[in-house]
Amino acid sequence: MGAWVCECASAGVCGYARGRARIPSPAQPPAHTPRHPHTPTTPLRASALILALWTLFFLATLALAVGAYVGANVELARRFSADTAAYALARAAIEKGIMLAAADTNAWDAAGEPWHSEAEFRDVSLGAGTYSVLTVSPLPDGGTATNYGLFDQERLVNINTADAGLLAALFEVGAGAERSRAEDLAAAVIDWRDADDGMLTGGAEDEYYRRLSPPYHCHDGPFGSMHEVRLVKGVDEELFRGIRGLATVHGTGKVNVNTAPLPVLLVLAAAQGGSRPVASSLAAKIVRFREAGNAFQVPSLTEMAGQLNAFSTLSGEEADLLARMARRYMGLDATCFSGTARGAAAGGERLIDFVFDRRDRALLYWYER
Ligand SMILES: [Ca+2]
Ligand SMILES: [Ca+2]
Repeated sequence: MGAWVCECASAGVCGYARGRARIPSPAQPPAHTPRHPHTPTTPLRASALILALWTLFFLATLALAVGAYVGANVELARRFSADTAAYALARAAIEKGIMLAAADTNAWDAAGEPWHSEAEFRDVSLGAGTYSVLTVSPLPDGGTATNYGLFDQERLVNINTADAGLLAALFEVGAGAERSRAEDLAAAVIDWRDADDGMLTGGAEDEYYRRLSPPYHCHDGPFGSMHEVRLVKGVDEELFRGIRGLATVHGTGKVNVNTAPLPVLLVLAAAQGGSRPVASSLAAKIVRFREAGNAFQVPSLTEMAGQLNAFSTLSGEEADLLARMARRYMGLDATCFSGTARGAAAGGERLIDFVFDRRDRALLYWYER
């Protein structure tokens, strides 16, 4: 056992240990030795400190990364929730449309009925969001018109059932084609949808379409959508723009006189040989009758002229033309209804285009945008 001696680099000159010798004992290990101001930090302690600092650095970095990841997922979850709610609201709007159309069982269908009500279908609140059913219609000037509620498909000319005269009038009056060209287009439409390969004058069958580049087959069946009309011989973009708002591929083929827009009434009149002045005058009287809140609710079409005449006197020519139009092309009701359902919730929005048949509530068309 000897006296404690300073072993620092200054040992022997620092003077710290002199006269303060201690005797180390197991009960008092060197760790308890009073710290010498010159005692150097050991390599082991330095390594531990650096390791601790790196650990803190990595933990902080990890915390930031986890925070960013969680934040992104919270935002994704919020968006998913809003999107899901908006989709459910859009579907609710369609269910409501089907329900209201099915509940309407009278013999006529007109704009004043619940399925066409703006109050029933414009930004209706449900839970934390809203739903709407709307239709955006192209206008002749290139603009669009937005209406709320269901639209019946019978308001339009059915391109799957229209005869040659009605199709020619559709292209001539609706899209401004020359008469002879309109007749050729009508023949081509009929060839496209009929099952045979016999080509009508001015029409086209499979042989014509197979020679195109790229070639394709004549459908020889009903049009599935209005866009298919663009494939028919002679139908260019301008013609298609002219007729797409006037025709449909759904419905019975009878045009609903209670809802048909003015240009469709003019097409029907032209197809029955009505002169432009008589056709325009008659169509305007029908529209004014409806805009006054009226609807044709007669049990048969033969009584329609009497109802209109009571509102606005018809000339003999107008009454004759109306009778021909009614006999050949018109109806008072509808079977198929369409619209765009819009659901909106917490910044999310979903749009669904749809068509359904009221008779069996079957969906005929469904497109989610
Ligand atoms: Ca009705
Ligand atoms: Ca054919």
